Amino acid sequence: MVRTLMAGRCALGHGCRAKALLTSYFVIAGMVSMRTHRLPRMPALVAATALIAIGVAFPCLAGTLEIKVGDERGEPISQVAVYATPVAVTPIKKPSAAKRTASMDQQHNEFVPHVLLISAGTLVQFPNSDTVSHHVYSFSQAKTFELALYKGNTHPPLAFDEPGVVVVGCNIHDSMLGYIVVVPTEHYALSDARGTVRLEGVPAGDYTVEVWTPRARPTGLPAAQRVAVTDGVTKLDTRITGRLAPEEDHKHGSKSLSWDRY
Ligand SMILES: [Cu+2]
Repeated sequence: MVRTLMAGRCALGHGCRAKALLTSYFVIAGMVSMRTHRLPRMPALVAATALIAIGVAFPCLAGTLEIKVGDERGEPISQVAVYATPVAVTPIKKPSAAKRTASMDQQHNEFVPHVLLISAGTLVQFPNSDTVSHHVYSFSQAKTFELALYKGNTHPPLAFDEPGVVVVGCNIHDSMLGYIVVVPTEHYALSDARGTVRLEGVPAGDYTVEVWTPRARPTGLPAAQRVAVTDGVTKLDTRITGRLAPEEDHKHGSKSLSWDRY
Protein backbone atom coordinates (compact mmCIF):
# COMPACT_ATOMS: atom_id res chain seq x y z
CA MET A 1 0.00 0.00 0.00
CA VAL A 2 2.80 2.39 0.95
CA ARG A 3 4.47 1.63 -2.38
CA THR A 4 1.22 2.46 -4.22
CA LEU A 5 0.89 5.69 -2.29
CA MET A 6 4.51 6.64 -2.91
CA ALA A 7 3.97 6.04 -6.62
CA GLY A 8 1.47 8.90 -6.47
CA ARG A 9 -1.79 7.00 -6.56
CA CYS A 10 -4.54 7.55 -4.07
CA ALA A 11 -6.67 4.71 -2.79
CA LEU A 12 -9.20 5.34 -5.59
CA GLY A 13 -6.59 4.83 -8.27
CA HIS A 14 -6.48 8.47 -9.31
CA GLY A 15 -3.15 10.16 -9.89
CA CYS A 16 -3.78 12.38 -6.90
CA ARG A 17 -0.28 13.15 -5.74
CA ALA A 18 -0.95 15.63 -2.94
CA LYS A 19 -3.30 13.32 -1.10
CA ALA A 20 -1.12 10.30 -1.74
CA LEU A 21 1.95 12.06 -0.36
CA LEU A 22 0.03 13.35 2.67
CA THR A 23 -1.40 9.92 3.42
CA SER A 24 1.96 8.17 2.97
CA TYR A 25 3.57 10.72 5.30
CA PHE A 26 1.12 9.82 8.07
CA VAL A 27 1.42 6.09 7.41
CA ILE A 28 5.22 6.23 7.64
CA ALA A 29 5.10 8.58 10.65
CA GLY A 30 2.76 6.16 12.39
CA MET A 31 5.03 3.19 11.66
CA VAL A 32 8.13 5.06 12.83
CA SER A 33 6.36 6.12 16.04
CA MET A 34 5.47 2.52 16.78
CA ARG A 35 9.00 1.31 16.05
CA THR A 36 10.71 3.91 18.22
CA HIS A 37 8.17 3.56 21.03
CA ARG A 38 7.91 7.31 21.23
CA LEU A 39 4.19 6.79 21.22
CA PRO A 40 2.31 3.92 22.83
CA ARG A 41 1.58 1.22 20.23
CA MET A 42 -2.23 1.36 20.25
CA PRO A 43 -2.80 5.15 20.04
CA ALA A 44 -0.27 5.38 17.20
CA LEU A 45 -2.01 2.59 15.33
CA VAL A 46 -5.43 4.19 15.85
CA ALA A 47 -4.10 7.58 14.70
CA ALA A 48 -2.52 6.08 11.57
CA THR A 49 -5.71 4.15 10.71
CA ALA A 50 -7.87 7.27 11.23
CA LEU A 51 -5.63 9.31 8.97
CA ILE A 52 -5.71 6.68 6.23
CA ALA A 53 -9.51 6.62 6.55
CA ILE A 54 -9.61 10.41 6.18
CA GLY A 55 -7.36 10.15 3.15
CA VAL A 56 -9.65 7.60 1.53
CA ALA A 57 -12.90 9.31 2.46
CA PHE A 58 -11.99 12.74 1.18
CA PRO A 59 -12.32 13.16 -2.56
CA CYS A 60 -9.25 13.64 -4.70
CA LEU A 61 -8.19 17.11 -5.65
CA ALA A 62 -10.13 18.31 -8.63
CA GLY A 63 -9.50 21.13 -11.02
CA THR A 64 -10.86 22.97 -14.03
CA LEU A 65 -9.79 22.21 -17.56
CA GLU A 66 -10.19 25.14 -19.92
CA ILE A 67 -9.79 24.32 -23.60
CA LYS A 68 -9.80 26.84 -26.42
CA VAL A 69 -10.60 25.66 -29.94
CA GLY A 70 -9.41 27.80 -32.83
CA ASP A 71 -8.77 27.59 -36.54
CA GLU A 72 -5.39 28.04 -38.21
CA ARG A 73 -5.48 31.79 -37.55
CA GLY A 74 -6.61 31.31 -33.96
CA GLU A 75 -10.20 32.42 -34.66
CA PRO A 76 -12.59 30.70 -32.22
CA ILE A 77 -14.76 27.82 -33.45
CA SER A 78 -18.04 27.14 -31.66
CA GLN A 79 -20.07 23.94 -31.40
CA VAL A 80 -16.98 21.72 -31.40
CA ALA A 81 -17.21 18.54 -29.32
CA VAL A 82 -14.39 18.58 -26.75
CA TYR A 83 -13.77 15.74 -24.32
CA ALA A 84 -11.11 14.72 -21.82
CA THR A 85 -10.62 11.01 -21.16
CA PRO A 86 -8.70 9.89 -18.04
CA VAL A 87 -5.55 7.94 -18.93
CA ALA A 88 -5.31 5.86 -15.74
CA VAL A 89 -8.94 4.85 -15.20
CA THR A 90 -10.72 2.47 -17.56
CA PRO A 91 -13.08 4.54 -19.73
CA ILE A 92 -16.83 4.06 -19.40
CA LYS A 93 -18.15 1.40 -21.77
CA LYS A 94 -21.33 0.16 -20.16
CA PRO A 95 -24.31 2.25 -19.11
CA SER A 96 -24.04 3.47 -15.56
CA ALA A 97 -26.67 2.62 -12.94
CA ALA A 98 -28.10 6.14 -13.12
CA LYS A 99 -28.88 6.24 -16.82
CA ARG A 100 -28.48 9.57 -18.52
CA THR A 101 -30.93 10.72 -21.14
CA ALA A 102 -30.67 13.11 -24.05
CA SER A 103 -32.84 14.14 -26.95
CA MET A 104 -32.36 14.89 -30.64
CA ASP A 105 -35.50 16.63 -31.85
CA GLN A 106 -36.74 17.15 -35.40
CA GLN A 107 -37.92 20.71 -36.10
CA HIS A 108 -38.53 22.32 -39.51
CA ASN A 109 -36.90 19.35 -41.24
CA GLU A 110 -33.71 19.63 -39.18
CA PHE A 111 -32.19 17.68 -36.33
CA VAL A 112 -31.97 19.81 -33.18
CA PRO A 113 -29.32 19.97 -31.86
CA HIS A 114 -27.28 19.47 -34.99
CA VAL A 115 -24.42 18.04 -32.91
CA LEU A 116 -25.38 16.09 -29.78
CA LEU A 117 -22.50 15.24 -27.42
CA ILE A 118 -23.14 12.43 -24.92
CA SER A 119 -21.21 9.94 -22.80
CA ALA A 120 -21.36 6.24 -23.64
CA GLY A 121 -24.42 4.61 -22.07
CA THR A 122 -26.78 7.54 -22.61
CA LEU A 123 -30.35 6.91 -23.78
CA VAL A 124 -31.41 9.17 -26.64
CA GLN A 125 -34.98 10.04 -27.56
CA PHE A 126 -35.80 11.12 -31.14
CA PRO A 127 -39.08 13.07 -30.98
CA ASN A 128 -40.52 14.46 -34.19
CA SER A 129 -41.98 17.94 -33.55
CA ASP A 130 -42.80 18.52 -37.22
CA THR A 131 -46.21 18.05 -38.80
CA VAL A 132 -44.66 15.83 -41.50
CA SER A 133 -43.36 12.32 -40.80
CA HIS A 134 -39.67 11.45 -40.67
CA HIS A 135 -37.87 8.15 -41.04
CA VAL A 136 -34.72 8.40 -38.93
CA TYR A 137 -31.75 6.08 -39.43
CA SER A 138 -27.99 5.63 -39.14
CA PHE A 139 -25.53 3.27 -40.80
CA SER A 140 -22.67 4.29 -38.50
CA GLN A 141 -20.57 1.58 -36.90
CA ALA A 142 -20.97 3.00 -33.39
CA LYS A 143 -24.78 2.66 -33.68
CA THR A 144 -26.83 1.34 -36.56
CA PHE A 145 -30.56 1.91 -36.18
CA GLU A 146 -33.80 2.72 -37.97
CA LEU A 147 -36.93 4.42 -36.64
CA ALA A 148 -39.68 3.75 -39.18
CA LEU A 149 -41.79 6.65 -40.47
CA TYR A 150 -43.34 8.48 -37.51
CA LYS A 151 -44.60 11.70 -35.95
CA GLY A 152 -44.50 12.73 -32.28
CA ASN A 153 -42.62 10.67 -29.74
CA THR A 154 -43.65 7.15 -30.69
CA HIS A 155 -40.34 5.26 -30.57
CA PRO A 156 -38.69 4.26 -27.27
CA PRO A 157 -35.26 5.82 -26.59
CA LEU A 158 -32.13 4.13 -27.94
CA ALA A 159 -29.00 3.37 -25.89
CA PHE A 160 -25.69 4.63 -27.31
CA ASP A 161 -23.10 2.40 -25.63
CA GLU A 162 -20.19 2.49 -28.08
CA PRO A 163 -17.97 5.57 -28.37
CA GLY A 164 -17.80 7.07 -31.85
CA VAL A 165 -19.55 9.47 -34.22
CA VAL A 166 -23.06 8.45 -35.26
CA VAL A 167 -24.33 10.21 -38.39
CA VAL A 168 -28.12 10.51 -38.36
CA GLY A 169 -30.24 10.99 -41.48
CA CYS A 170 -33.86 10.88 -42.68
CA ASN A 171 -34.98 8.55 -45.47
CA ILE A 172 -37.54 11.07 -46.71
CA HIS A 173 -35.59 14.34 -46.45
CA ASP A 174 -32.04 14.03 -47.74
CA SER A 175 -31.03 17.45 -46.41
CA MET A 176 -31.60 16.36 -42.81
CA LEU A 177 -28.32 15.53 -41.13
CA GLY A 178 -27.40 15.27 -37.45
CA TYR A 179 -24.40 13.98 -35.49
CA ILE A 180 -24.29 12.17 -32.18
CA VAL A 181 -20.80 12.18 -30.67
CA VAL A 182 -20.52 9.39 -28.09
CA VAL A 183 -17.50 9.76 -25.81
CA PRO A 184 -15.96 7.34 -23.27
CA THR A 185 -15.79 9.91 -20.45
CA GLU A 186 -17.89 12.10 -18.14
CA HIS A 187 -15.85 15.20 -18.96
CA TYR A 188 -17.12 16.82 -22.15
CA ALA A 189 -18.81 19.92 -23.59
CA LEU A 190 -19.41 21.77 -26.85
CA SER A 191 -17.31 24.90 -27.36
CA ASP A 192 -19.15 28.22 -26.87
CA ALA A 193 -19.12 31.31 -29.11
CA ARG A 194 -15.59 32.12 -27.88
CA GLY A 195 -14.43 28.64 -28.87
CA THR A 196 -14.02 27.80 -25.19
CA VAL A 197 -14.93 24.78 -23.12
CA ARG A 198 -14.69 24.88 -19.33
CA LEU A 199 -14.76 21.47 -17.68
CA GLU A 200 -15.11 21.84 -13.91
CA GLY A 201 -14.62 19.30 -11.13
CA VAL A 202 -12.19 17.18 -13.13
CA PRO A 203 -10.35 14.85 -10.71
CA ALA A 204 -6.59 15.49 -10.72
CA GLY A 205 -4.69 13.18 -13.04
CA ASP A 206 -3.62 12.68 -16.63
CA TYR A 207 -6.11 13.04 -19.49
CA THR A 208 -6.15 12.95 -23.27
CA VAL A 209 -8.10 15.79 -24.84
CA GLU A 210 -9.78 15.23 -28.21
CA VAL A 211 -12.01 17.40 -30.38
CA TRP A 212 -14.48 16.71 -33.20
CA THR A 213 -16.67 18.76 -35.48
CA PRO A 214 -18.42 17.86 -38.75
CA ARG A 215 -17.07 21.16 -40.15
CA ALA A 216 -13.47 19.87 -40.23
CA ARG A 217 -12.00 17.33 -42.59
CA PRO A 218 -10.77 14.34 -40.55
CA THR A 219 -7.17 15.24 -41.47
CA GLY A 220 -7.67 18.74 -40.05
CA LEU A 221 -8.56 17.54 -36.58
CA PRO A 222 -5.71 17.78 -34.05
CA ALA A 223 -4.17 14.62 -32.59
CA ALA A 224 -5.17 13.74 -29.02
CA GLN A 225 -3.31 15.98 -26.59
CA ARG A 226 -2.16 14.75 -23.20
CA VAL A 227 -2.66 17.06 -20.26
CA ALA A 228 -2.11 16.82 -16.49
CA VAL A 229 -5.01 18.23 -14.46
CA THR A 230 -4.18 19.58 -11.00
CA ASP A 231 -6.25 21.70 -8.63
CA GLY A 232 -6.77 25.15 -10.10
CA VAL A 233 -7.23 25.93 -13.79
CA THR A 234 -5.32 24.03 -16.47
CA LYS A 235 -5.45 25.71 -19.88
CA LEU A 236 -5.01 24.09 -23.25
CA ASP A 237 -5.09 25.46 -26.79
CA THR A 238 -6.08 23.31 -29.72
CA ARG A 239 -6.17 24.17 -33.42
CA ILE A 240 -8.19 22.72 -36.27
CA THR A 241 -6.33 23.06 -39.56
CA GLY A 242 -7.50 23.29 -43.15
CA ARG A 243 -10.64 24.87 -44.55
CA LEU A 244 -13.81 24.48 -42.50
CA ALA A 245 -17.21 23.74 -43.97
CA PRO A 246 -19.51 26.77 -43.55
CA GLU A 247 -21.46 27.25 -40.36
CA GLU A 248 -25.11 26.28 -40.35
CA ASP A 249 -26.97 29.00 -42.25
CA HIS A 250 -30.75 28.77 -42.05
CA LYS A 251 -31.37 31.95 -44.05
CA HIS A 252 -29.62 30.64 -47.11
CA GLY A 253 -30.86 27.10 -46.77
CA SER A 254 -27.43 25.62 -46.10
CA LYS A 255 -28.30 22.90 -43.66
CA SER A 256 -25.29 20.70 -44.17
CA LEU A 257 -22.36 21.49 -41.91
CA SER A 258 -20.15 18.77 -43.23
CA TRP A 259 -17.84 18.15 -46.17
CA ASP A 260 -19.17 14.70 -46.81
CA ARG A 261 -22.58 13.19 -46.42
CA TYR A 262 -21.04 9.89 -45.25
CU1 LIG B 1 -37.56 13.62 -42.71
